[in-house]
Amino acid sequence: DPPSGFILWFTGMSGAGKSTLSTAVRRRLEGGHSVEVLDGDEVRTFLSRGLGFTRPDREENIRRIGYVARVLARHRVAVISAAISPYRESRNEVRRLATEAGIPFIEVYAQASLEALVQRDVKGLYKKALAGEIPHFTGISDPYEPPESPEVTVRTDSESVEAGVERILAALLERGLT
Ligand code: GGZ
Repeated sequence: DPPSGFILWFTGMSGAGKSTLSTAVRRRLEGGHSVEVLDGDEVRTFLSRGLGFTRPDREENIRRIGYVARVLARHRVAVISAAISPYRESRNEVRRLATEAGIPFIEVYAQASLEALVQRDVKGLYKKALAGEIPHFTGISDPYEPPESPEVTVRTDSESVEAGVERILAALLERGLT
């Protein structure tokens, strides 16, 4: 039988490593699975154009990603979402809808201390946000609600990408998804 679809749902602040982990996991799944990564940039260009970062806009963004993820997953795609998804309620709603549709949902928390994120600041966004130049910036001027029981937590400020990827793959294997 072909492998079943599932949703691997990353959550975590900007710069916490969601994209990096997604890409690395994608590489490892390819070959066995048809894989699709729903990443922030592409989603906000083609699916959620015009949406900003207020709570209702983020909720709408997550609702759309969740919908596309379910559609793909029911056609046996291994779907990886890499949006911040800062609100617990939104994430749990996506989880509920996936679960009701019989689609395995694995939440991965890309966790890094704000201190580490500010220090790394690859895109200079934290500097701007701290200077008050970005309203509603997650972790600075907007909330981030950490997940209460994610299937996997990767401490991206102390753990290597490789180690994180191995634990994510182990979680998938445990559930018979790889
Ligand atoms: C957070 C923002 C913001 C604000 C622009 N807050 O690191 P990046 O740059 O490339 O990824 C971040 C991305 C977040 O979009 P998401 O669609 O993942 O967010 S959500 O799930 O909450 O809908 C960041 C950039 O957009 N960015 N402004 N105010 N991140």
